[in-house]
Amino acid sequence: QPGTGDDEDEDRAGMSEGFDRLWAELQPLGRNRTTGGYRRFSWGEADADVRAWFTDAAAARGLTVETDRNGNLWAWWGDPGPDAVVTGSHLDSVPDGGAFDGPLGVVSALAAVDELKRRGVRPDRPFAVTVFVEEEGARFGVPCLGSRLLTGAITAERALGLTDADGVTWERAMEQAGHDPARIGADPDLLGRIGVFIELHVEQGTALIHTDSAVGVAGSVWPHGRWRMDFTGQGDHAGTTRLADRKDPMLPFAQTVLAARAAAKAHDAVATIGKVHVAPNGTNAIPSRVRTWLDARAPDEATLRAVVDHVDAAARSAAAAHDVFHARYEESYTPVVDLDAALRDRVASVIGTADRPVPVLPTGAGHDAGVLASSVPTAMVFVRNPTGISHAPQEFARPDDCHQGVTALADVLADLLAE
Ligand code: HGY
Ligand code: MN
Ligand code: MN
Ligand code: MN
Repeated sequence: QPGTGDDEDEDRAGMSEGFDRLWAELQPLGRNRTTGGYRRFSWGEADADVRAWFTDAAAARGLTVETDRNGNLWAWWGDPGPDAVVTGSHLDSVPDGGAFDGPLGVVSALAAVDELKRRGVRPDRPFAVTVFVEEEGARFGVPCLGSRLLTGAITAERALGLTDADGVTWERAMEQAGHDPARIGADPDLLGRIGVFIELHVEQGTALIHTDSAVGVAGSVWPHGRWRMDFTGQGDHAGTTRLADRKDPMLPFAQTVLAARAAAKAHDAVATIGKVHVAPNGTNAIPSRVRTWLDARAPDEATLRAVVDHVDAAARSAAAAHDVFHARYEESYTPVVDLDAALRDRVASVIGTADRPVPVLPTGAGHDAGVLASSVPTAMVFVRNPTGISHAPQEFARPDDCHQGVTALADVLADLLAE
């Protein structure tokens, strides 16, 4: 406890209190009191609140906050410059998402700044904490949109035209939030300033529980993608239309859901159909169109393609059998990412010890770190999640594990900043 005279304990208590205070400030923003989940969609009201929270918290630490042309936030310690050490994550969520996916990386980064200052670290190279926009793609459909724009992995015109469920474009939503979309797109100058990127993230799985380690390091990011499928039939009356006369898109949709599970099982991969729009969505109306999205992921790209082709073939034959039109659109695709091995080993050697090496884990979850890895050396630090659940309100990380995550991140940053 503070005041025991043992500096180490006092420092640890100080860092923990700092993290806990930041966490308590952020927690209520965008939280659904009924479900305990979060709805922090880019450019929406809760997004404005969390961006304001971040800007205030960063400024309170003497960091200079900039918003880049794509809406990503950068909090610089000292002058922005080349070869910067950058750490951060995202603050947006999936619908009814958990509290930790994204925010844990951002809060830990700010708490790590406090810890570095407490240790008397004065960066020898530029340093920034960053918050990427639209990492989940929950509102506009393409994940990691902010980091893909920064690196040029997506074109400005494609991004500007992306629409949400109400038909609001990225461009319009950005303007409504008070940001100018005129210059969105690749930003080679800014990207060129990043020397190394470290993202701390809650684990989205249970591997660390089995290893009994509070933190882990990412080895690779599975290839993954999102494919939209439209089944277009003929709307009609639920009561007066004979079965033989129906062109009901709900049937091939249902068969495709089952085919996705079968394909994933057959290929040792994962496939999810979690979002569906039925038009006109009436109890007594045979649907005219069913629009759905396939999220598929696999250990390697050939397997991923095989899963998607399997699902596509099943969708086509089911659509034909019901005289329904089927179309498929690839909305996003992320190739396999083997994170920088030298940086991974360096991070693991800073965090782990000879007799307690830090676990190195593959991840099926996509991250901005995975997008940036195509341009800069990138590493990820995971913090144990006792439920293993993510993208749902039950997502969790224990306070003491979070504190260990901050210490690990501060150790890694101190090592990189001393270069
Ligand atoms: O979907 C993902 O893998 C990440 O959480 N955006
Ligand atoms: Mn996520
Ligand atoms: Mn995330
Ligand atoms: Mn009627």
